[in-house]
Amino acid sequence: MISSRERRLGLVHPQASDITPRAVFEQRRALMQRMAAGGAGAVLASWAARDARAQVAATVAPGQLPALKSVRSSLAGALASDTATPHKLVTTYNNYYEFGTEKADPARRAHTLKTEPWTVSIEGEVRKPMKLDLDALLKLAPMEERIYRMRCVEGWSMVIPWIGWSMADLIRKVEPTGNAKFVEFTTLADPAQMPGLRSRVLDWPYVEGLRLDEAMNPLTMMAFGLYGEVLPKQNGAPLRLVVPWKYGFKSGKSIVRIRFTEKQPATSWNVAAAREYGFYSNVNPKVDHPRWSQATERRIGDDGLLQRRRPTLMFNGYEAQVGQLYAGMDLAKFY
Ligand SMILES: Nc1nc2c(c(=O)[nH]1)N[C@H]1C(S)=C(S)[C@@H](COP(=O)(O)O)O[C@H]1N2
Ligand SMILES: [Mo]
Repeated sequence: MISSRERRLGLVHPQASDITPRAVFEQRRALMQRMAAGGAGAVLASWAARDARAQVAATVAPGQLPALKSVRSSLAGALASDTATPHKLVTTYNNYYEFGTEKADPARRAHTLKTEPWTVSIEGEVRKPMKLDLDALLKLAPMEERIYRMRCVEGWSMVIPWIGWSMADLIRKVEPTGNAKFVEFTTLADPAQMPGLRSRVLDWPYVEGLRLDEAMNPLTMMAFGLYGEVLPKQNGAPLRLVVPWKYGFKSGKSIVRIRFTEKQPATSWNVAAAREYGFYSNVNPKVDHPRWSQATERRIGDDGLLQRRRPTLMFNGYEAQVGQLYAGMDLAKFY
C-alpha cells in the first residue's frame, strides 16, 4: 500500500485500485465482466437492482454490446497514461449552478432533483421528431464504458469512466433534415427542484450547443452512468452530454430538450460573457481565457503533489479524433 504521505510528496503514481473506493471498484469490475459477457441487458439489470427499475432490464434485448475489449480499444489508447479520478471527488466536486455555485453545493443539494418520470423532446429540423422517456433512451443503443478526460474552463481536470452511448446513434434515429446545421441542448429549469435558479448568474434554462458534425463525432456521448453506477444527480442525472475535447460547460446536465437548428444556437455562457466563453470552446492551451492562462491545468486529486500543474493538451488530447472538424478554421477567432 502507498502511504498518503508518499503520495502527497509525489513519490508514486497511484493505481486506480489504490485510489478508487474499494467497493465501487469491485462493483464496477463485476459490472464490466457482465457487460462483456451479456451485453446491454446485463448493464441495465445491474442498474435496475440499484434503481428499482426492474421492468427496464426485462425488456432490453441482451447481446448487442461489443466485447469490453473492443469498447476499450475504440478509444485508441488515448487514455493509457491517465488514472481515473477517485469516485468520491467526481461526485463531490461539481459544477451544477442550478444547485449553487460552490463546488460542494450540487452533492449537498441535488437530492431534490426528480429524475423520474423524465422525457426528452427531440425537435426542430428532423424528419422524425419524438419524445423519448427514460426507458426508451436507455434502450436506444448499446451502453459502453468510456474513460474520458474532462477539462473545466476554470483550469482543473478529472478523468471519469462514463457509461452511455454515442450521440450519433440518437441523431441517426431522428433523421436530421438538410437544413440541420446545429444541435441545441436544453437542461431542466424547475425552481421547485433547483434552488440555484434564484440566482441570476445565468439566463435559465442552461442551454448549450454543438455543430451537427461535432454532435455526430463518435466521441460525443450521452451518459447515463459513471463508475458503473446510475449517474448521480449532482453529475447530471438522468442523462447528460459528454463532449471530451471541449471545456466542461459544453456538456449540459439533466437534458430535457434536443433541438436541431439551421442557425447557431444562443448558448448560456456565451450569452453571459461572450468574450470569455465562445460557442466552440475547444480545449486549447494556446488560446487563453481573458482572465487566466489555459496552458496548464490542475488534475483534481493531485493536490498532494505539491500543487504541480500539468500541461493542457490540444483538444484535451483528442486531436487525432476531432482535429479534422476544424481544418482551416482560425481557432483563436472561433474560440
Ligand atoms: N445544467 C448544467 N450543466 C452543466 C453545468 C451547469 O452548471 N449546469 N456546469 C458545466 C461545467 S462548467 C462543468 S465543468 C461540468 C461538470 O461536470 P461534473 O460536475 O459532472 O464533473 O458540467 C457542465 N454542465
Ligand atoms: Mo466547467
